[in-house]
Amino acid sequence: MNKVLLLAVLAYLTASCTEVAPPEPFGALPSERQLAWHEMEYYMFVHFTVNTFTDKEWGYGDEKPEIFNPTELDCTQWARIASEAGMKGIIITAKHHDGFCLWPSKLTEHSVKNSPWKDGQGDIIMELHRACDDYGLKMGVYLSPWDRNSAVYGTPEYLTYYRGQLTELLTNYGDIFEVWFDGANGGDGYYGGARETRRIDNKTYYDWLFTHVIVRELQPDAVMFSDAGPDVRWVGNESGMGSLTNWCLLNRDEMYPGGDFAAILGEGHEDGKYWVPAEVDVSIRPGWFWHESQNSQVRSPENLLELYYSSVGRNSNLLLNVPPDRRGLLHEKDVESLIAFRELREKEFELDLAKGMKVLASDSRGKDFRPSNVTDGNPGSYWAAKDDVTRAELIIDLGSETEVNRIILQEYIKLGQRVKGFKVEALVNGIWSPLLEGTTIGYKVIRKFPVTLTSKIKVTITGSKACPVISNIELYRAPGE
Ligand code: FUL
Repeated sequence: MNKVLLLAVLAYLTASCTEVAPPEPFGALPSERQLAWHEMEYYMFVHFTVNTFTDKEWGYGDEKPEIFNPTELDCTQWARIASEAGMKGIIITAKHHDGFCLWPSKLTEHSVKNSPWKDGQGDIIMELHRACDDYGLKMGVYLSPWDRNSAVYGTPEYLTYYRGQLTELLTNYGDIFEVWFDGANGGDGYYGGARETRRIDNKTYYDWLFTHVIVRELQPDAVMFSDAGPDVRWVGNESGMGSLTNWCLLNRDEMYPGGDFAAILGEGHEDGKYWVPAEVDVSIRPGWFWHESQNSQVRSPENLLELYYSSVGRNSNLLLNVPPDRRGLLHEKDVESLIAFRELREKEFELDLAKGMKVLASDSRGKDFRPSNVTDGNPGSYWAAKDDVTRAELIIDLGSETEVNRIILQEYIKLGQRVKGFKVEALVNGIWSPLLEGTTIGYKVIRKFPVTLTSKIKVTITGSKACPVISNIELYRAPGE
């Protein structure tokens, strides 16, 4: 071998053996519990209490426990349907604003223990936890901070009561994946017979930081939801709309549940100090609780699919409320829609046309971060550009002319949310034609575009806070059009 060739071979071997460092993490990062939460994507909300029997949305707090009498309550039906619908968990209203507890709390008489259901021996939280375990679902609890039944609501004593209830729920029933702190408060209520209006200061009364410590101690893997996190934030509306620009970041220090932050919560803060991603909570019916009169207003499977695009498709999780009826069962209409929605969703994303396809990048960091990592189906691998690069192109070669109309993009969020802008183009008749533009990506973005016959798709990251780090790109031809 001549000397020049030898040197060239040595140089090549040295370069290919040199480990290239991964990008440094950028900005606020998700915790392990938040990463696990992101992967859940879609789960069920269950609103159930005395309201189901009084036909109300907000109970006043003076409802008699005797009215709570579901005739065929079956938590395994809820869990079975959630699982068949493709959901990953169930969050239940253990106590709504009316104060009635679905478990036999030792701290109040206002609960299932004084209801005729199972002669007062029942415990819905326990039954649901068992059912969730049986179906491989995670379980979460909603515990309304506002309590229109409690005589001590509005005094410091109530906080001891509230935290005591939380402690029961987080100690006696196994793992809880999410604790839901509602910000709503209407003021008036029964309050142990006082029947008056009690105003509290949302910012100071609940002393949230103290309550957070209890949750962290008892359920270290649980995320806490509220208008202000700390782990997951409300999206700012109840109509199912995630924001197109959606930062998982939030400057939450000055925020609190029940504050006037709806305008901020959709987009989050681009410069946010904390990782606090958005959850879209929305009901399958007009109300949160079951009402006979709304049996004809259950969302259609097509409507649910649109909700999926406007929530999971916009870097948010979807918490879909499906309220049990007076039997204690999910109603046939709701079940039918949920299952048909699952089928629609599966058809929509049946075959990933990008999977395993070649990818060419305008820039690449090195062998562990190669462009084809975005089509390898492995969420743990990613393509990354060099440190100083904030604009880059990825071209996916589909191998032959193929019809496409949907794209999924994911950042490798363990290293932070970076992308500020992107666009997607298709090679049509030798010319790059625009399909769509976007701003943030985050955990996941799913976008539609008109059916396009093409052999190559180009994704351009048009702006990024630091070098882009993309873990996944998928392409589909959804039915229709
Ligand atoms: C709101 C409550 O007032 C509704 O009743 C419902 O529970 C919804 C999820 O949150 O703030």
